[in-house]
Amino acid sequence: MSKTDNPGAPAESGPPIARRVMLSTLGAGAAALAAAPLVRGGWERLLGAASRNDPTGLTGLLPNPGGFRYYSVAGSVPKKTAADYRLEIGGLVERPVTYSLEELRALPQTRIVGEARCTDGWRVENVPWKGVLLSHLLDLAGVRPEGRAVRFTCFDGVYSESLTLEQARRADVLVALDMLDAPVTHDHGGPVRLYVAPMYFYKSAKWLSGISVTDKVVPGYWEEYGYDIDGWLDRAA
Ligand SMILES: Nc1nc2c(c(=O)[nH]1)N[C@H]1C(S)=C(S)[C@@H](COP(=O)(O)O)O[C@H]1N2
Ligand SMILES: [Mo]
Repeated sequence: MSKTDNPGAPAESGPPIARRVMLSTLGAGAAALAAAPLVRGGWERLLGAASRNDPTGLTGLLPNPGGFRYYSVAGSVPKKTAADYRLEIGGLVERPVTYSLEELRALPQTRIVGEARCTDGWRVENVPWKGVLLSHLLDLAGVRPEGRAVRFTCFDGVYSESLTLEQARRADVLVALDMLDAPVTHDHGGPVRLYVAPMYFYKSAKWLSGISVTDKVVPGYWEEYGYDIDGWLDRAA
């Protein structure tokens, strides 16, 4: 639902009328396109002139069964390698820790084959992912009793995501080091991104740099623009 659908919010305290009308009239994906700088490139550059020359960005709403699209809300993202990549785990944990890429690779690795489905209408099925279960990292850090949720931050400096602690502990939520049986590329959020198999792909934060246990869910980047905080693909999940 859109944040403007919040029945508890008095009309006077909402966003200015123009923005409110826009957000409630358009679907979440279209509202996001209109409301935020969405940078597309990478894979989409390979899709040909039609998408390259589309100033409206509307081809981004068409299904694209062939492959992924490159999304970044940040204009440029620094490249990180095994030499300078770090993942910080902190917040409401007993043992805050910082991992290098090598240290993450030395932890038990889990492989999951799942789908990548964007709210814009494209999806890629049967994608193999491999990495460390988020639940394992949380266990190693020791979640304190007051921990209720997990907040993810990214070295693009802009994006963020969140999960409840229960969601974060699922066996299909990975801190992914490999995608398609090779190290996650920079364009796909490497060297380390999140993969939240049961949810829309916006929950799978790219360029992951921070995992912080919090006492409540902090809405992520797109959630501030009206995306569902629980991004379940299948409501029954
Ligand atoms: N840091 C960061 N993570 C992100 C995004 C982003 O803009 N920045 N976009 C999200 C969305 S909406 C999608 S569909 C996927 C796209 O992943 P891809 O670029 O590997 O196809 O990344 C998600 N994670
Ligand atoms: Mo997306």
